[in-house]
Amino acid sequence: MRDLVVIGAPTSAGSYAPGQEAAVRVLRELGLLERLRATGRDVRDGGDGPLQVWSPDPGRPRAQNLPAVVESVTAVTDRVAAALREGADALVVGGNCTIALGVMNALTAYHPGAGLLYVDRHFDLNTPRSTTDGALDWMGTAHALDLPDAAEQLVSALARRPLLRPEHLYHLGVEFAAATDWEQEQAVRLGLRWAPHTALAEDPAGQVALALAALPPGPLAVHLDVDVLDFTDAPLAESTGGRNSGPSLDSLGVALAAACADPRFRVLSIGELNPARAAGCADVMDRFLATVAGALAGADRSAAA
Ligand SMILES: [Mn+2]
Repeated sequence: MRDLVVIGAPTSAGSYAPGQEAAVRVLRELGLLERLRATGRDVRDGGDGPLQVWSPDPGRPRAQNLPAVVESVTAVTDRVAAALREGADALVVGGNCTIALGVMNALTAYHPGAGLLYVDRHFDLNTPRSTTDGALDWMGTAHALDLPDAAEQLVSALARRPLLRPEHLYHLGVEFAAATDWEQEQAVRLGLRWAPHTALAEDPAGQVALALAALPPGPLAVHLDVDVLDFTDAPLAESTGGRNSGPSLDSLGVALAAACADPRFRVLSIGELNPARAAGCADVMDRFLATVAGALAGADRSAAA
């Protein structure tokens, strides 16, 4: 099994409020690296990108804290690229879902045919024009696909345009009704492949198998926004909208284990985890750590570098 490099992206610059910048620090304190090592893998600490705590950006209201988001994406890119050069897999702990841009920036440079399994309640296809809230954390795939009205400073920081084409991407766990009109239109126009959060909850193994069959033969990244989880089972996400819908943590674990065991797998990234959400629920962070460690322990030992 390849070594694993753990990389932090302690940023909430693209958020609605602070919180996600603390996720990697809290998970480290709860024994993230030790839990991963206990699965038998050689685990190295790849360090963290810049600490960025959200504050409102009235000077750029539709793309708040854009320079900080670009800086964070670039830091993830550099650290994931270094891990891949060393022949290792990577775990990136955000931070915002924009970390997936950094992951794919590095992975597509390593292999242009890389694919992305995007496990999220949202498409993240918004642009500074399609939503008034100005939070870049649900605009990432719009920038990867270089959609109209994406923020030029972020798109131009990526290694190629577009960074991804629709056939490189599969969305798993989408709540279609939670998408903006623009996102729904783009998903149809681009022919994006996606499966709903209800299907992921009911048949995690089957839905991951369908997604993996649809993704390209090149190396694979898996991105998890913890907002896909049923918030009643596992209150971890910045967004509290997932109450009583979406997969339980156990069901998500089945999906993640299957995805990370695929021979193409190289990088798992985790976004939008706000530790404050779990403050009243003593075991949920520990259950989450066990889920992540279990998924990464299952990677195929026979996989070629
Ligand atoms: Mn989301």
